Amino acid sequence: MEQTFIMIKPDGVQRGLVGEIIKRFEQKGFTLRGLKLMNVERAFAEKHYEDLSARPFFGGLVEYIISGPVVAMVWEGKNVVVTGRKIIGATNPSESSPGTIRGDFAVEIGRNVIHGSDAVESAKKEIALWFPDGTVNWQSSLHPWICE
Ligand code: RTP
Repeated sequence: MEQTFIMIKPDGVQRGLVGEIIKRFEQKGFTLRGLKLMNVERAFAEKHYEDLSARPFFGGLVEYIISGPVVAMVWEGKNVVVTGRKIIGATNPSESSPGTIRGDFAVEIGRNVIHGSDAVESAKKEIALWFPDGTVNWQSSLHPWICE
């Protein structure tokens, strides 16, 4: 079953949005397979965002991610990568629709509350980085009202 990596960024944690965000993924019908609150070292943040290292906002992005605790999660379900990005909304909150997390809770691209993997391959890479000891198995397939 497909998995994605979701991170609630420091602003989302400080603003008390952890429960609201988890609620949205749970209510959609996705399964939580990993969850931890953690502080991120600079080198770890740089590794997570290494594909963006040449971008002018990279330094500020790393400072933002290491500025306070983040909530790292793995969510599982059918098409969870693409659907997760829809739940999150467009990167720039000015363009994210109402009803999405960024559309409802953010105004600045540099304080956009949440990260979600952008493809199945990057999800695998990010899950391996953030959850090196693996994730938690449970009987999520026994949900006849969610899964065919
Ligand atoms: P994320 O990785 O956080 O889910 O965001 P994304 O795929 O929607 O966007 P991406 O282009 O990968 O950018 C990663 C994060 O960098 C910050 N950003 N700032 N100041 C800027 O122009 C700018 N552009 C991007 C955002 O926090 C974005 O989520």
